[in-house]
Amino acid sequence: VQTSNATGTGNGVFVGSVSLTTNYTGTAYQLKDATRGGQYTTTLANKTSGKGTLYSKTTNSWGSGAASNGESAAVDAQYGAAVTWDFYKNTFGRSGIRGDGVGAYSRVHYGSNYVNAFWDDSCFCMTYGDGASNTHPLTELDVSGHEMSHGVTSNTAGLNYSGESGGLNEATSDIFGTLVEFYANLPKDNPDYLIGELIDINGNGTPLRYMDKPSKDGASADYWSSTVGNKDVHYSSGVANHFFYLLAEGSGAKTVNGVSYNSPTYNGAAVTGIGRAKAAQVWYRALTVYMTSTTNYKAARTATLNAAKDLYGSGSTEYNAVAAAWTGVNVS
Ligand code: ASN
Ligand code: ZN
Ligand code: CA
Repeated sequence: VQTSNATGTGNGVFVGSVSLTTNYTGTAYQLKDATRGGQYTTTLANKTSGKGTLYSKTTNSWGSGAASNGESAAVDAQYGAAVTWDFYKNTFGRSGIRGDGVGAYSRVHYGSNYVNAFWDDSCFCMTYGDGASNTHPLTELDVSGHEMSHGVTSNTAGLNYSGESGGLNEATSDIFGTLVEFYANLPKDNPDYLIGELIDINGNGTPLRYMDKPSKDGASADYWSSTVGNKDVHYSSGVANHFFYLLAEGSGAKTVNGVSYNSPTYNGAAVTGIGRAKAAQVWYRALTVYMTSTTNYKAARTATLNAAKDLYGSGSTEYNAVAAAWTGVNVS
C-alpha cells in the first residue's frame, strides 16, 4: 500500500484549530503521523480494552471543536502527542518516550463517564476518558503531557509510584505537562502553572492542581515534612511542583502570560527564578542522569544540584537558585 504524509486541519475541544500531519493511503486519510514515530489515534468507542479503531476518513479535516463531535477529542489527543513529541525532541534531543524514535498511540472514548486519563507502559499507549456525562473529555494538553511523561519517567529514573519517590514521579509529570503547554502556546489554552484548568474536573471551573501554591487545591503539600510521603502521590507532588515553580519564576507576586501567581516560601526568604528553559534542563538532567527508583526529596535536592553543576557550574547563579528553591520548600 502506497502511503504519503499529508497536512490536515483539526478542530479540537481544547486545542482549537490546529494543523495535523496525517497519512494518506491513496484512498483515505488516517490520524497517523509518520514524521513523529508513527503516532496514531484510535477510538475505543466506549470499550475499556483493545487497541481501538484507527481514525480514517476520505477528507482531511477532523473534529468540530465540540465535544459532541467524537473526532474533536481525537484531534486533541493526536495534537497533544505531536506537541509532546516536539517538546522532548526540540528541548532535550529526546526522540520519543523511550528515546528510540518510536511514537506511542493514543486511545480516546475509553469507557463511559470515565473521569481520568492514563499512560500504560505495557501497551506503550495513552488513554483518555470522556469525563462526566461523557461531555468533558480529559484531552487537555497539560494532561497529555503529564500522562506521556509518566512513560518518560518509567524509562529513565523509574521513580517508584508511592511515598516520596511517587510524589516526585507525579511532579515530574506535572512539570513536563506544564512545559508542553508553554511549548505549544495555543491561543485557546493559554499556558499557565495550573494543571487541567480547562477540563472542569471539579465541576466548578477550578483546576486540578496549582504549582505556585499547591495547597490551593485543599490537599497538596506546599512544603516538605517528615510525613509528606504518607500522602497520595498527587498531593506529595506539591513539594516538587512548588520547587519547580520557584526555580523557574521565583517567589512572591508575579504575572506570567497574563496569569497572576503569588508563591510563598517556607522560610520567608525570597527566591529569584532562573526561567523555565533553564529550570527544565535542570529537572530533565536530574531525572535522566541522577534520580533512581528510590529517590526521595532529600536525594532530589542532591540530584538537581548535580544537574545544575554539570550544566551551569558549581556556585553559579543557577546552582544557587536550585539550592534556594529547595530551601524554600523546606528540603535541605
Ligand atoms: N491520571 C492519573 C495520573 O496520571 C492516573 C493515575 O492515577 N496514575 O496520575
Ligand atoms: Zn500522573
Ligand atoms: Ca495548564
